[in-house]
Amino acid sequence: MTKHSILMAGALMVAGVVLVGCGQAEDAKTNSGTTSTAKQPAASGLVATQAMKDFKDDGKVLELSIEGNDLMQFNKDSFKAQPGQMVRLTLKHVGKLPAQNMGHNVVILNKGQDPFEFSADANEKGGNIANAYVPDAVRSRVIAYTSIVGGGQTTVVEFQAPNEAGDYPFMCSFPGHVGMMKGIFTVQ
Ligand SMILES: [Cu+2]
Repeated sequence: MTKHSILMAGALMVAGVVLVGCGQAEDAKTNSGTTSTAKQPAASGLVATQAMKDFKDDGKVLELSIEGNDLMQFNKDSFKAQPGQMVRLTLKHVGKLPAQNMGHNVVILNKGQDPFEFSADANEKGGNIANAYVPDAVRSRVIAYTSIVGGGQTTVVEFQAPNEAGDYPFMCSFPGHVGMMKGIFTVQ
């Protein structure tokens, strides 16, 4: 067992945690741009974006966290990172409702993307809980995204912040949540 796989197994043993970035970093090394999910944690099923594949633990990872609740609210509406910075974003659902009814995630969109338009397209073009309402057809508009979690669950995504400074919208892509759950990820 390599050091990497031991770390990954350890992370997966944490109850309720879906660790996305680790599996995708491995994916990036072995497989150039295809959408195989074989090496990703079974609980995730997400396809990595380029920024997620580009994550490396450089010892200076910026830890960000956000909470979602049963009232369809995030507890913050802004994040900041430096250009190109490595980021580990943790979303904790502090409510009790299941993911089917009150699922939340965090999706960081490319600069200039409209969250409402994204949400509508994601729903129309194959979005579901398994793909975190980020289906293939809209993934190119996304910097990074977490899986969908329900009450009491936590999810993590690791990615490299864009090199280009600016305001990147973030949102929950669960159907109907974008109006209440959105904010700005600022790179500066
Ligand atoms: Cu939500």
